[in-house]
Amino acid sequence: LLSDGMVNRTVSEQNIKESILHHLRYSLVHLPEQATPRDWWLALSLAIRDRITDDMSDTQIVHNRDNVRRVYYLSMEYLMGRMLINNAHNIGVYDDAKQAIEELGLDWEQICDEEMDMGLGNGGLGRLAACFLDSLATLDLPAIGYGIYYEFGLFKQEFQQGKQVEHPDTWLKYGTPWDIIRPEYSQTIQYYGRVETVFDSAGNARPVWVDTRSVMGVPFDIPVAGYDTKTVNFLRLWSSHSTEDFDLEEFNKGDYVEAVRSKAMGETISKVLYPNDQNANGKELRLVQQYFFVACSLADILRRFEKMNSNWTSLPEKATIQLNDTHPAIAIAELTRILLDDKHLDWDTTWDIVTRTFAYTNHTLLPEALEKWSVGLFEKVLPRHLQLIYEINHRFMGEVAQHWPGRNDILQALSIIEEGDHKMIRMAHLAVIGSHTVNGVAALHSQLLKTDLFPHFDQFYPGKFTNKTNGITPRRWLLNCNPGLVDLFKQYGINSEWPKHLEHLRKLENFLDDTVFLDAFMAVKHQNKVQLAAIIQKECGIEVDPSALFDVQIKRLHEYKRQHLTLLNILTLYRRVLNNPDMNMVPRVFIFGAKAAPGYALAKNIIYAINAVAEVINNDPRTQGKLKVAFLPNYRVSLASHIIPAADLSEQISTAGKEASGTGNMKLALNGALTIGTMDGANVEILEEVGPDNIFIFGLNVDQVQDLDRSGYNPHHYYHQDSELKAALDWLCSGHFSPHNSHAFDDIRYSLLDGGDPYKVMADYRAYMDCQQRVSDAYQDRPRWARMAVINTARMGKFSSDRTIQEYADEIWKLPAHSV
Ligand code: DL6
Repeated sequence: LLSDGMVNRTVSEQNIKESILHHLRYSLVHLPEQATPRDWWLALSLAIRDRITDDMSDTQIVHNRDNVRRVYYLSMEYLMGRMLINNAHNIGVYDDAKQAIEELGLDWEQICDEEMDMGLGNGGLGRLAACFLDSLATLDLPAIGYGIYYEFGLFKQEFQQGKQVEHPDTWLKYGTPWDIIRPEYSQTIQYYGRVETVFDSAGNARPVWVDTRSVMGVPFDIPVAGYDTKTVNFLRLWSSHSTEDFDLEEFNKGDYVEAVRSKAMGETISKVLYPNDQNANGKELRLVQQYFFVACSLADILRRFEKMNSNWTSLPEKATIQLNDTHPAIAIAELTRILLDDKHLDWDTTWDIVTRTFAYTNHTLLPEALEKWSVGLFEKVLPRHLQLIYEINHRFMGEVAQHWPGRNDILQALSIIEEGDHKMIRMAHLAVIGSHTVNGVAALHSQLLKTDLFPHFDQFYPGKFTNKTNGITPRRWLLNCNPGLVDLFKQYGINSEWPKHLEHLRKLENFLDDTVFLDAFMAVKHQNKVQLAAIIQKECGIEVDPSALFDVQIKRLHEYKRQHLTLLNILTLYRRVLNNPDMNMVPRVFIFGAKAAPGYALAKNIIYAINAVAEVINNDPRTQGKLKVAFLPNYRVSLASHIIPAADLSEQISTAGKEASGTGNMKLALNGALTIGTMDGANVEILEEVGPDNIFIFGLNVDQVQDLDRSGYNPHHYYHQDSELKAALDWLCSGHFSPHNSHAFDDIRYSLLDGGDPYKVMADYRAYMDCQQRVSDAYQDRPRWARMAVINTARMGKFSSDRTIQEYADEIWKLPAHSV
């Protein structure tokens, strides 16, 4: 196959410097003397892309030839970050590429810094999808990711007088070297319209979806190269375009304005990523986005299936589709529609195929993040799908009634349709009913799915609910981002297998009593902190001391993640220093990175409060430099790559039961940060791996949170009982930090007191403060801290996304690897 002349190997044989110069001249039409850093970055990226696309073609040839089973990962979000360094490492040309750039007289860091992040996601869910793609290719699993080619990814964040201001993310303004347009695989899909009943010649009634509008999806493929393997899968992202047919149709009806309006709508679909994390917002365009990418993707999947297969009942043998949360759950109704209406299968055959094809991952228990669509909106946008959802629900309700006769309460609880003044479609119920397997993303979360969110579903479908604890790719989150540590591993003979077998880092524990090694480990950390200090100086204008404890909280801004609990800690420490200037205090730099959803007022207020407090503290000489606070603007994957290797302490302090898993906790621990955290999400499993002596756990556990709720939680009680807590909160709201508006932070105070403190900040404050004292004590004992840090790095093997993906492949997808 590979020797029949189809594959041109010369590109891979060319040296990288020649390739770069070739692209500079022929792709960018520049002479080296004229080239800007961006030109060099682009030429280098194209040189690396050439090497990847060779293997991408081979991979697809082999997968198609062997008619392999594939997994299709459907996700509204992919937070890929920068691609150049990751791709260079994965295909094994990193050192050559760096050397070539340096031989050309250029600065490697500066060239790599030219790349805009591919930020097509909000946070954990989108980054998980990106880590999964990396692992799928690395494990030689035939896989295609599907999503939306947003013209504007997650907004760019700036602070103006401490307040978040959003700007569009124009990552595609000048294009990207990493996409390949595939017009030949464009799809035209229908939406809106109405359903008519027609009768065929035999007199059978048949529903027909008519008067629809249409829109075209044009695919852009992003190659995904596995690490140290020839497998290159791809991510297929759909860009929306109006169709000529459609314009003419509207136009011929005489409604020119409507034709143009609808045309604009067609082009709007893939314009922008909705910036809400953990919040379903019910907007029509969002539903249209979901259907658009699902319909294009399914059409593409079925096109590929039909090329090699003729019997629809074998679809689940060739295609397994993973729904990344409920965002693509409309795929269940869409496949039902295609098989019933277009392929004319009967209901039972159709439903059997559908339920053998899909699996669903739940990523949240927060009620506000569970998607529901109003029936009215659904009827307008997808009238045929609404009928099918009613039919699915009707049949399911029949089964439930048989299982629990006379239990109307259970019928109501399980129905896809939520009754009430405004009937709603519960997408999570559709996803559970239409999937063969449902999984949560950490052991605790998966348990709570069964006991709290879906108890009746779990009883009705024994065994359907499973756990797949999240993971992170060790390539991006250690190999790419922490070269100093990677060099140290080499010096100590840790074999080069660890990027593919993260559990090999256990060998680091052989050096726990080797003070030279421990010092070297901490020296790498220090060097990373020096580099982060320079970024903080550049971005925030704040000078920080790299020998201070770097206390890091990087994640979306949300009340449940409790950045305001950290703020209360900062205020308390600040008071202590002022009241007792001679106190022995471990100097700390609090480092934040977080975007708030633009419509989430309280989250934005918390950002403002942290910045306002930072401004006062950083300029107060009385702190003697013992306390600094830096909120880095525009947190994103590429910035995370600089913060994570430099962190000493990882803040994972969500209210127990609220953070489904967390993945930042894994990245930070892998890079030798110690965790201060609650018994929530994957923290529980990190504790199991590193042991209680190597992590700082505090606060209420899930049962205690639930007990408090049952017994009637009163945050005022904690406020009045704890003078330091009262003083910290009163101070925040005294106007001291907001001289122009003494009410600036009233909403935070309200939420923590009269608002009922839904996330138990007040209840956990004292335990948190005490635990932070234990952290400071440990940090003062440098050899002890170093040992703990090394143990964290050494024991993160479980949290490689390779382990997670292998479990999905073995237990959910039944998907064998297929080497190229
Ligand atoms: O599973 C990935 C990630 C988890 O690590 C986080 O704990 C969880 O909050 C996040 N969930 C979402 C939910 N969004 N929606 N819908 O982002 O998923």
